[in-house]
Amino acid sequence: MSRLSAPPPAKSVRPAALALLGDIDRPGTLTVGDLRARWEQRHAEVVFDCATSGSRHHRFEGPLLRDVVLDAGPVFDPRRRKDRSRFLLAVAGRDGHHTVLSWAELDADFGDAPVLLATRLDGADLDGAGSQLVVPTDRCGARYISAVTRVWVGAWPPDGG
Ligand SMILES: Nc1nc2c(c(=O)[nH]1)N[C@H]1C(S)=C(S)[C@@H](COP(=O)(O)O)O[C@H]1N2
Ligand SMILES: [Mo]
Repeated sequence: MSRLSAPPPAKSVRPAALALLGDIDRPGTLTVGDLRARWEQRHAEVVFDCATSGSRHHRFEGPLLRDVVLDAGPVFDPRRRKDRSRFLLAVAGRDGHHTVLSWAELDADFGDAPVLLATRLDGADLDGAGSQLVVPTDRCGARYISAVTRVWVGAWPPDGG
């Protein structure tokens, strides 16, 4: 009688999450499910260039990074454009790839770029893989960070001076 083989180990069902931290009133952890449930989902159809794999084309859905960060209460004076313009964001992926954006790139009074924290990529949910940063205004793909683990928000200079 042949031995029954053991069932394959259950895949981890723990959803990927990102930490939102820095100079904000309400730091916390957000799953892709949170990003889908708590904010309006935008769509972006993008083409970007990669130095190693050439032209890439993807469809993304997810909330505006701007909306997610605003709800966490960045410690700027929301009525003062100059104050908002001092802020930076640093986004990190699980593999250590990271990048920065300025708040002004996202802010409707400055660059107004529709940057997303994606919950879906090419029709597939990102709950297991983690959210992906989407920067439709970029010509190249380097800031399309996948498997986002951390979004830090902070003012420059860091000591407030
Ligand atoms: N986490 C992570 N995301 C990343 C990268 C990376 O090295 N790590 N490379 C970026 C680069 S350089 C490009 S061009 C795109 C490529 O995305 P695609 O191959 O899924 O089209 O992913 C971006 N996102
Ligand atoms: Mo790339």
